[in-house]
Amino acid sequence: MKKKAFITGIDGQDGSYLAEFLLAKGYKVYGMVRRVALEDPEHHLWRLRHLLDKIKLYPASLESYPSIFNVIEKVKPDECYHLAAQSFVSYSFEDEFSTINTNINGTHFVLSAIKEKAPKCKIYFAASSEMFGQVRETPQTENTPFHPRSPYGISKVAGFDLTRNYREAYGLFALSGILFNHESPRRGFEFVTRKISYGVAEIKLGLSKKLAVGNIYAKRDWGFAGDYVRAMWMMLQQDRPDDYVIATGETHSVKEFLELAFGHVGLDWKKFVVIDKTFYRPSEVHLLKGDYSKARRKFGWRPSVKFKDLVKMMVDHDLLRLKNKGADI
Ligand code: GDR
Repeated sequence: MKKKAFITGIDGQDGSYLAEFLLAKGYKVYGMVRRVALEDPEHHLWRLRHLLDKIKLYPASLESYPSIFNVIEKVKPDECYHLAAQSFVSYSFEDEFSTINTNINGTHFVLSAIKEKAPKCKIYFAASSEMFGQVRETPQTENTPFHPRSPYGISKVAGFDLTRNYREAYGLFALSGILFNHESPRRGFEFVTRKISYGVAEIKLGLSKKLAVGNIYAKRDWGFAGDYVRAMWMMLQQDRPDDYVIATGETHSVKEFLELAFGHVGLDWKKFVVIDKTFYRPSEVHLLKGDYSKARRKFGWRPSVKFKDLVKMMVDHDLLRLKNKGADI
């Protein structure tokens, strides 16, 4: 019998890569999306376009416990990957209440529904390096204390604690992946890497003249999303549930990303980039750099795409996309 995987947030960057990965492993793949996405798939499900006849999607909402409960009762998954969240850090400052409500309650609902209806199901929770925030040590490991600097980061700390508590209190196979930034040509356009790769492609093709960004001195540990979904699956194949940092172990500034992205198409970033303070965050996470040695030791995970190649991959994709007038994936 084929194993059943259930993915919340299947229509996001990670969800789409994970669905591909699990289908290739022989899983039956189920996903939860908002009803509006099912009604307008062209607009909302572009990352899944090539998979739509291979997966089964159910309408449900992170705000509604009954909707999640019903889907989990129907699917009775063997593995659940809880990726859905309001994941844009900037937006979490603009609407603190809805980010915190949706992210914390959504995770709580998924955990509770699994406990009630599929208690043998293994659960992956998408935690985040944003939990480290104002970092207490570098590099950050599974033992580094949390100090979140945004409502989003706070919601992820709560989700992490909820997941751990369901493991300890009820014996669920529930764990968290503490994933550092991970990017790809399927990244949402609001995140800085995609904003830059797309902006560079537009400027190169003469479709735009300037690119406005915020704090270019922030440093992140950027990996390739395709590598990171493999780590999610590997975590759930271990004998015992445990939490893992997934990162590249390198850190680079937004400025370095700009230099490489513009340099890749033969342009000097300084001629095109303008700093716009409206993109600054009320409290910034200045530096992230992860230590993934536990994941490497326990199940042999390591990243396969280097920073430079990630930048090139994204810029090349956006050049092609614009030349093809928006052909994705
Ligand atoms: P982040 O990703 O907040 O790290 O969270 P993002 O790409 O939004 O920001 C990275 C850094 O770049 C700086 N920055 C800008 N950011 C955006 N979005 N737009 C700009 O114009 C800009 N200019 C500078 C930011 O200040 C920040 O320091 C991502 C999300 O995917 C989370 O959901 C996830 O949990 C973490 O990564 C790991």
